[in-house]
Amino acid sequence: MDNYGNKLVFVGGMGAGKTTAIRAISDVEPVSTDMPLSIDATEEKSFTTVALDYSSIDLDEGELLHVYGVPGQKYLNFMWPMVCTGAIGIIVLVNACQDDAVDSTAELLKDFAALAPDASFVVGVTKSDLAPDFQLTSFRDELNASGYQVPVMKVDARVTIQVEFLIKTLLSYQHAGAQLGIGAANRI
Ligand SMILES: Nc1nc2c(ncn2[C@@H]2O[C@H](COP(=O)(O)OP(=O)(O)OP(=O)(O)O)[C@@H](O)[C@H]2O)c(=O)[nH]1
Ligand SMILES: [Mg+2]
Repeated sequence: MDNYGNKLVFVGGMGAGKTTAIRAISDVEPVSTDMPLSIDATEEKSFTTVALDYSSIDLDEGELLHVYGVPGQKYLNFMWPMVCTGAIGIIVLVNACQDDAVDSTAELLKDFAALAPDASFVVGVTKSDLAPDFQLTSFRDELNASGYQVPVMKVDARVTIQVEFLIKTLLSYQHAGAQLGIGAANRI
């Protein structure tokens, strides 16, 4: 396989915070393909990614990371394989306010493990401040019970230090050679 360098990809549903997270950690102005939302626009969310996000960061002085984001909207999922080719790590963002947070995370892990078989994974749960009933431990247990053993943590995509911590967690798993749990491998 071609060498794509240290390529990480943020994935997740619409509004999970992919573009926001990439902007929060960028050393440079990110490449963005956000377009105005014609329907479902709110005061908080009026743009959506239609192709990809891209930026580069020097996380720990020396190692350049190439960071991409995919569109969350399903009808744009033809972009997913193109963006994910050669990724060493996939960051799944999921909105804590979603009723089907576990199922949609499991589906994303399954889909992206197929697209980036060599990648390590981490799950970041955004918007937990807006979901007072959200329980991280239950979420993690249910994901494990579905066959996905993967690091899971809360993250506010707007907060640089939290997004950096998520990426550092992913990289430490990646350096340790960790990939999705056995259960997940059986499901793909
Ligand atoms: N309250 C709150 N808002 C958040 C949090 N994380 C992200 N947001 C907001 O949620 C919105 C996320 O929007 P985007 O970053 O465009 O989402 P996206 O995943 O790129 O969406 P698509 O490109 O449409 O797939 C932004 O308005 C963020 O400010 C969080 O933890 N708490
Ligand atoms: Mg986006």
